[in-house]
Amino acid sequence: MAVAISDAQVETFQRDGVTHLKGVVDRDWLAKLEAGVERNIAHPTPLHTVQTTQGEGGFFLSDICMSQQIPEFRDFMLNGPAPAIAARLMKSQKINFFADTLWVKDVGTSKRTRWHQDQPFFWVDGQMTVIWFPLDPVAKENSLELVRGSHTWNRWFAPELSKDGRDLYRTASGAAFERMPDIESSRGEYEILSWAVEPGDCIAFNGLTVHGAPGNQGSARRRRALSSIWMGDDARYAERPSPGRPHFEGHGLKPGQSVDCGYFPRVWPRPGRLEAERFARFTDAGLQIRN
Ligand SMILES: O=C(O)CCC(=O)C(=O)O
Repeated sequence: MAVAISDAQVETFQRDGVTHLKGVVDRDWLAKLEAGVERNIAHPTPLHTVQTTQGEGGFFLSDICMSQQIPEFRDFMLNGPAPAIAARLMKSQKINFFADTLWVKDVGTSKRTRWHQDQPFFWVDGQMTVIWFPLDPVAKENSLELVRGSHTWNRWFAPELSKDGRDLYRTASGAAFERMPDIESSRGEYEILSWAVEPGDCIAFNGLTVHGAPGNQGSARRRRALSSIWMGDDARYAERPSPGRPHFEGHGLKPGQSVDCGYFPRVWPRPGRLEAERFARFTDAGLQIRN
């Protein structure tokens, strides 16, 4: 299924740092992703996190780099609609795959996904786009929330490990990364965008767009979503003050070098045989990720 994205949607994405696209994933892919999610829940990767702590209602599981062990996700990342969407929105000639993440919140989960930017977690500078695919209908009250235009603030916020509050990037050399403001208790000061979504839709956002999400309350169904992270033409390897999440090793890149090096599969334009073979190498190397 070819995805048609209008010039207006591209401009919205570039201006606001986010856009909601309807009906971009067909039924066959959705069935495959559902099978992948169920396999993932039953067998999370070594990098997964149970975000809910004892006594908190519901259950919140997140995972990362699942496509390295879940064939349905790997197929979707290499051959699904996301690379073309990322290329169009970033106005990029080529797209490299970085990683995927999973977000599962059972009914009654009160724990939020904290307000954060994604790109500070990654050792990459330059264009990055995250595409979030809901696999269940999600009401606006439980949907992803994004601060309009925050990708243009020219501010990088230090990631926090969400489970126990330990901070990353708090070494002396990490001074360039600011603490995330308390958006939740001053929501009125920000223009927060969110949409009710259906399976087949996606929300695409810039790697520096500040976002978070409520738990899953007042709903009768589990809320499952898959995110995919893509790098555009000018994406370069960059070192940060602390290990990234995920932290890739074995690529041999030096800061400033293009990420288009074979380690991170080039998925757009569509890969030829060579790139598909390289992905197998990536799979092995990626398993050395440090948690
Ligand atoms: O689905 C969620 O709760 C959060 C998703 C998210 O933060 C992301 O994809 O970066």
